[in-house]
Amino acid sequence: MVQTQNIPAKTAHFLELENQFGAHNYHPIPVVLDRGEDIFLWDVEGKKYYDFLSGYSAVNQGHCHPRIIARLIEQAQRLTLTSRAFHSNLLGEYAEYITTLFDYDKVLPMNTGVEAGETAVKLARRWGYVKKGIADPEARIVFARGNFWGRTLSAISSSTDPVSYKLFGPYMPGFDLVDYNSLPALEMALQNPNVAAFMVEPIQGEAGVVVPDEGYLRGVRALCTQYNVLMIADEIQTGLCRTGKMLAVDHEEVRPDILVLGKALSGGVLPVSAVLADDDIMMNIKPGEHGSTYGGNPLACAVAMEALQVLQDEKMGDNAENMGAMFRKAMQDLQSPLISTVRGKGLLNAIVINHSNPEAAWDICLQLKENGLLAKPTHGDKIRFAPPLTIQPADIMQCVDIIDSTLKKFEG
Ligand code: IF1
Repeated sequence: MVQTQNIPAKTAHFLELENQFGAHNYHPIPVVLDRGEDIFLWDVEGKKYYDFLSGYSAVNQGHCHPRIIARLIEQAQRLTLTSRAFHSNLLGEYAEYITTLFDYDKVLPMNTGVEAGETAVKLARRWGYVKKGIADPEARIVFARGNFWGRTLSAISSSTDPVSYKLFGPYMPGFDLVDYNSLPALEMALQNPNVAAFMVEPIQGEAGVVVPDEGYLRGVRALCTQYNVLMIADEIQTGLCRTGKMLAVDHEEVRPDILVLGKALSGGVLPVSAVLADDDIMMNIKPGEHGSTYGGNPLACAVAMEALQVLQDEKMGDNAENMGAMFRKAMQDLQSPLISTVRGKGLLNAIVINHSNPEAAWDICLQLKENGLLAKPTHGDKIRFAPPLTIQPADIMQCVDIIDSTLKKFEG
């Protein structure tokens, strides 16, 4: 039985269905949503909410963006999947579009974020053997502690969070860990000539929106170049205008060797991910050596082009930068004794809750829901605030008011 006290009957019905027939691999906020539009969501009781999660940054463009949905419907009525056994009229057009936009020679299309991460690791290992001259199978990939890049066996093999990896072994060999935001630690790891790549999030999302020191990404770029190691940027969460620029690495004018994108690449309508790299890396994988049934399907290509164009046409990077600065300032100005830190970049933000009760962040999120704002705690004491990038000043201030009045209930 799920806890149904104080829960409206309709909502309780859906919670009970999921509880009985769905695997228990999540612990969601008890709200059942059935409609979304731009920055708003509605539950099955008809209650309206501000969305401050944006599907973990998949919905940067806002829920059900009219242009993305129109393109989705149009293409869905024409052709959705060919497999890569045949060509489609859209894959080439999409490949030209996305490689031109991000300035790489080639794109390798996948579906989920973790598949794109796996692809990047395979590309790096292959490059290590073919180009760097590492002896097969000695290639190593370095990751930062606190990383999150998905749920596959490879992804959890680089994880430092026991919740992700424990009792799922044995793990993928050939992975090393260094502290995030430490250039000396990275340099030490790169001394090993068998290292093919360092894979890193420009801001660590799952770790609680951990923003590295200014200059870290530039330093990573310089060390990778110096030691002939590929820099893989996991921009699945930070990319596509979320932090105020098209890519988070743009803040430091850094160009990764391999760029990994996902989430908002489709504006939240279907899983679309991509790996971008130059020929020296991408052309080491030959026909038949990697792929996916759905990767690069025409529906995904159409939607991704529209989703990327919408980000640019609506200047969502600039808006994220401005609204993010306004949000963090207003949150600081609350001077709440419950907030020990406000941090983030653009509209990828988090607060750290200062409270003796370890459940406080969860309880605050439940109360935020009552007050009309949806957010999710991460790692116990942190709450992530990441609305769609279309949010405007009046709504930001209204949301700060909701957060303020909610926090006041927990003070004293
Ligand atoms: C879950 C957090 C977000 C990611 C980065 C790759 C992936 C992700 C930087 C994999 C996925 C997710 C997945 C979701 C929760 C979530 C998350 F809470 F863990 F921290 F977004 F903030 N790289 N992030 O953040 O992409 O395969 O899922 O498409 O429950 O696993 P995916």
